[in-house]
Amino acid sequence: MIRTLRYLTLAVASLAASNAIADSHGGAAHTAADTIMVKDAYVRAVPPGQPNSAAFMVLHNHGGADHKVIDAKSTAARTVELHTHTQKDGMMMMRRIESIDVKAHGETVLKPGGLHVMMIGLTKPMKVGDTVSVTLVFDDGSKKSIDAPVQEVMMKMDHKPGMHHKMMHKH
Ligand SMILES: [Cu+2]
Repeated sequence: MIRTLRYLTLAVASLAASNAIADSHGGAAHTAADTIMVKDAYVRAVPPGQPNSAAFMVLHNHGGADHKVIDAKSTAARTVELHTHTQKDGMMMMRRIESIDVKAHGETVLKPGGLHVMMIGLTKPMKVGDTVSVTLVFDDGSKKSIDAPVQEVMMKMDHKPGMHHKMMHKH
């Protein structure tokens, strides 16, 4: 028992070691994929012919180590990138980022108007009711695949509660 505990402590102490041990012991050590839970994932439904979409989700890190999402993949798009939005002169601009932080015991929310997994060059239509598989790649090399339902996304307009008629098709 003592021996096992020491073994685990060592595994957590080094990410590289953690990976190696996870591979040879069927996930006994804690990789990012083991400790990061994905909740409420969905992909934006887009009209036929629209080339791009995006995936959103909540990432919850149950572990004691900071992690990052460094890449994402999906067969539903030719190119998949990590993106965020920044406000510039009152305009929402979207830009590619290297990684998305998921702090130890923290939560990172990917949502319309903020962080998102950008899907460029859709290989199939994104219609409500479909499911899209998205694979997240973490900084320690571990991966997690999720099945995200396709949903209609309405931009929330917090400052103008009455404006339901205006839908934004861009994110
Ligand atoms: Cu984007």
